[in-house]
Amino acid sequence: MDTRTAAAIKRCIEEHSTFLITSHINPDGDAISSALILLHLLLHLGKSCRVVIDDLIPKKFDYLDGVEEIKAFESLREDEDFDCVISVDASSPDRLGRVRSCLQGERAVINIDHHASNSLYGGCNYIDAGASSTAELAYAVLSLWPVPVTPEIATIVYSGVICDTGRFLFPNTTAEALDLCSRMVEKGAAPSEIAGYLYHRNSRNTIHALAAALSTLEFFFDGSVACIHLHNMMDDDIDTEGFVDHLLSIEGTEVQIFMIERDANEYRISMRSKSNIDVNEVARHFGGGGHMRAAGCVVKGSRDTIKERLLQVLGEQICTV
Ligand SMILES: [Mn+2]
Repeated sequence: MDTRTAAAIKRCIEEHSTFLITSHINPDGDAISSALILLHLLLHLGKSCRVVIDDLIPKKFDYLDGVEEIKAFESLREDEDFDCVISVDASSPDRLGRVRSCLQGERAVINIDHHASNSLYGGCNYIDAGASSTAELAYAVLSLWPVPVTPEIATIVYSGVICDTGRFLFPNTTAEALDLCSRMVEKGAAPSEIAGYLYHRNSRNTIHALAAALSTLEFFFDGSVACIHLHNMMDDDIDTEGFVDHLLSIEGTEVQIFMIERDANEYRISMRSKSNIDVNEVARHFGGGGHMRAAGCVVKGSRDTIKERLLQVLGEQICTV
């Protein structure tokens, strides 16, 4: 973090006393970890602090210390007030769902993120697109004060990094990320225990759903695009995050797509890229976003029409690369 940003964040946190921490809808491990790192910092500093995310928190994150403090949007009272809102891992206010409305008025806004597309909506912006994760940046913020790093905090930081680097497999697996995780292990984070919580307790229904999704596998553009889809199963114990990553293992594929029905005629699309094809550009075309190699969007329409439009946009990308 450059010294100006460090000074600005430090001042902003010290000058305010009541905080709201928030992150994006459809929260992932990085969003949740980043919010919790800041919660631990603010509580250590004796600040009053609430965490609100406008979505459900997946059950697999239940081992993170403080996760029960993350409340739904409905828990916010009309008259509740905050001096300062800290938004983490959200590239634009739209990503915050209904919490977006809390950014209005006189409140100070601190925006901490690693998406290159961040719209710099904070009064104080700490954006580093070269960082593995927002958790890495949130930890840098925490380190501006002499906060003791407990095994609980180390576990949160490690979890944020491992989730956003796809278990240290994605290109954002930097030397800094590995170094940070090594230090977190020294402070008490237990890698195999964390992997057990995050990756080794899928429900049976999740694996049945994965089998159903994989059975729809199709290829396009000479095998360079792989696509799977799933009907809305309306089942709480099905976690489809990570389904798309299974397609990364196929030799010769460049882009991987997972389409899941959310509502009648509405699909959530998750995309991955193993090459220079920028799936963030494709997602942005449909009003979504993310990173160059991992992005998503929600699109209305029938599955066939959506797929056709998606492949058309992807085709243009493939031709220009
Ligand atoms: Mn992230």
